[in-house]
Amino acid sequence: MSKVCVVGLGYIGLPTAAMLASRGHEVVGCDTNERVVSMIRDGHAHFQEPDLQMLLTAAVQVGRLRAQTTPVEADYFILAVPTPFKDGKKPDLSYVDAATDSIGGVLKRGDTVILESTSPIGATERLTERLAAARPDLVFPRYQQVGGADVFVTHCPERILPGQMVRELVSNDRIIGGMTDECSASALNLYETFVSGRSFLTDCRTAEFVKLIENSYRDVNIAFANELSLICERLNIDVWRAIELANKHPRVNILQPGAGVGGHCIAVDPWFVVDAAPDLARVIRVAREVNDSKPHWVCERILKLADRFRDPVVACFGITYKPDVDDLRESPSIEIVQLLAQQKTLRVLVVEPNVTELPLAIRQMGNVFLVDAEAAQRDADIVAFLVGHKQFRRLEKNGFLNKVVVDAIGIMS
Ligand code: SAJ
Repeated sequence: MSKVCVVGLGYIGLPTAAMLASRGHEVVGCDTNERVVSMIRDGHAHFQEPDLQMLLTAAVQVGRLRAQTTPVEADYFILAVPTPFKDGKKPDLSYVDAATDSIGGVLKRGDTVILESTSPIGATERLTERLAAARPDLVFPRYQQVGGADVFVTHCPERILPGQMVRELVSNDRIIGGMTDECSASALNLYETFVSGRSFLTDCRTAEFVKLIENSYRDVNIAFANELSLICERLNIDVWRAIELANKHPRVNILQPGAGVGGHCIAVDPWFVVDAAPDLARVIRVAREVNDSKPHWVCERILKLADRFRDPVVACFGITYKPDVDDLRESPSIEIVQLLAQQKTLRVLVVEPNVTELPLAIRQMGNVFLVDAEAAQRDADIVAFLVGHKQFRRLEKNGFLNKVVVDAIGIMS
């Protein structure tokens, strides 16, 4: 068993730290956010995820997971910090740089540094160069060169799906892309202690690219479904039924149209591919644009219908970024609620069983209220289904017969 320092205790770092602790490693988790650190010290996860709390409670109770704000000496360092984009849809590596700098001082010979954050091509080499500059006393690996390094550096992109993270952490196949083969081998030793899926070894540039195209693939496929929903609306065809029937073909598997694409991954990562090859990544860019425009399209449809009413009340069912999670990051439905609420003549009711209060930005708008499904059903003129939570799927369809319904997710079909 090894000593592991996990830098970044967010959606990826925390489940990974708790999982490693459950497999007997001595884990120190670091986060710059003191509130997060103190919650974890008390054994509490700072977000909802099935089975995470159980894993965390056990890890903290037996003392195998400690949380603090600065990294400590360890055999393995796992960096799991955000990689958002900045102006011009360019990757923002400032969190990775800061995490890299934070471990420079505690690195020693024989250590392995693993970058799990989704990263643009070249980020692992950049990280290695940064460490090398900070620690001239250690020899760092050179891309695809054999032997001689004191420290190993590898990119092992996370692949877990929010809502199924703990299970997928164990069962998913992993891509392990080292600066050198020795780097991959060293990272593999750690992943083998908790991954039951297969591990595929490659170089770091390929691993970076593989992660980006996984999410681009999904984005492009969702964009296809979203584009169909626009075309079907114009042609007066039920898109859900059309997709269902097309999917009866053995080689067709069209995804579901929705309110747009949210979350911190799929709406971001394809831009890293576009940034790397802007003249070539045409389909990927257009897919992003199609998905980004979907919330506006949904909003326009609602507003057109609202014109029919004197003091229109619109109920939005769902504001998380996808069904059955409490995560509001980059949520297309929040964008829709905000666009609607900008029309001061509208009253917007939000039904969201996964949150207890609305985000401040929405609350401050003054005409948006969190209510239960019953109140929304009673008071709304227009009902917009934006997220397919299980609670909404159980609702009696007949209860909406006297409402104008905008169904962005096909829940009524
Ligand atoms: N969505 C649709 N229609 C669909 C499927 C999804 O509109 O048919 C929407 C969702 O409502 C949501 C968005 O797309 O707004 C993304 O949801 P998702 O469930 O497809 O993916 P994420 O963002 O929760 O997680 C993805 C996963 N990547 C892939 O499936 C290729 C996950 O495995 C990655 O670990 C994660 O991104 C990440 O962190 O990169």
